[in-house]
Amino acid sequence: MNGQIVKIISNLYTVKSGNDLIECRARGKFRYEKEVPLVGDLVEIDPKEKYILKILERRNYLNRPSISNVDVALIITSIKKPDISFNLLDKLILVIKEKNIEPVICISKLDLVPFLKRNKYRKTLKYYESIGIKVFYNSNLNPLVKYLKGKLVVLTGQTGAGKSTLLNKLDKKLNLDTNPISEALGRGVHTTRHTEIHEINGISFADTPGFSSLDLTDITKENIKLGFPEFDKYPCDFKDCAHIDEKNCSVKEAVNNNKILKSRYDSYLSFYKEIKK
Ligand SMILES: Nc1nc2c(ncn2[C@@H]2O[C@H](COP(=O)(O)OP(=O)(O)OP(=O)(O)O)[C@@H](O)[C@H]2O)c(=O)[nH]1
Ligand SMILES: [Mg+2]
Ligand SMILES: [Zn+2]
Repeated sequence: MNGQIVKIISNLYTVKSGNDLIECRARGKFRYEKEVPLVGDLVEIDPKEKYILKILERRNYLNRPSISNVDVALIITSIKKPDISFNLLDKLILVIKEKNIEPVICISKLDLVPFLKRNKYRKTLKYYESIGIKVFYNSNLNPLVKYLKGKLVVLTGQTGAGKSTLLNKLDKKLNLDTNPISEALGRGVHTTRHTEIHEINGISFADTPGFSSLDLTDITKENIKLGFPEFDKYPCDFKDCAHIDEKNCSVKEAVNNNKILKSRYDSYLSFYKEIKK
């Protein structure tokens, strides 16, 4: 019998098969083979003994949050509480694209910014759209729902950004736990503790625990460019240009001419330094 893991709590795996939810354990062999079942995994189970027998081949996976077979990673990005970090946003885009998953941005808490200041953020976010990343706002959910129809969508982003709140808005019966951010720490309080897939309006949404920082596992000097597709529009003199101290660097020129967003280039520099360490 086949199904999909929709929830993992310690060593209990909830597998959805048709309309049934079956709570399974994983066989000891997974432990020895270091094959860890993930939410999103398509699995073969023994429904009588309630064991996972086999994990079917993954289409893709993410380490953090750990999940497999996803179509879209929806990056919930709050403007305030916690404050937006374009560095973190760019990092998420890079890590997600490297895993062959589509990053999509959903902005929350724009309501916490005075009306006149909102356009400044909208303008910066238009730049992301210009490089092929869809941007939605949690104040207008219809276009988002339309775009995500039929997909497996993992919500990711900082703790307190509003991931669970978004799902509660889409499904009034869901009642996921949410909490205000800590005023003392200026960040969320890690309300969601496990990854779980919820079916809402023909979309499979995986709510996940948020984080406050993220590292660049699996990113190298070779694949870092996957996160910065706009740099390709500016070919440099030197074919393997790293766009750092090289002369005649078209990318740096494009930054100086405001063709490439300065904060994007700054993110690139900081990631490049981080992986060199
Ligand atoms: N003003 C405002 N508050 C929001 C918005 N979205 C979420 N919140 C609030 O932000 C707080 C944190 O929301 P959560 O949904 O718990 O955040 P989360 O991303 O699930 O956090 P973790 O589970 O810790 O990863 C809650 O108090 C929400 O009511 C928004 O668009 N505007
Ligand atoms: Mg949550
Ligand atoms: Zn260059």
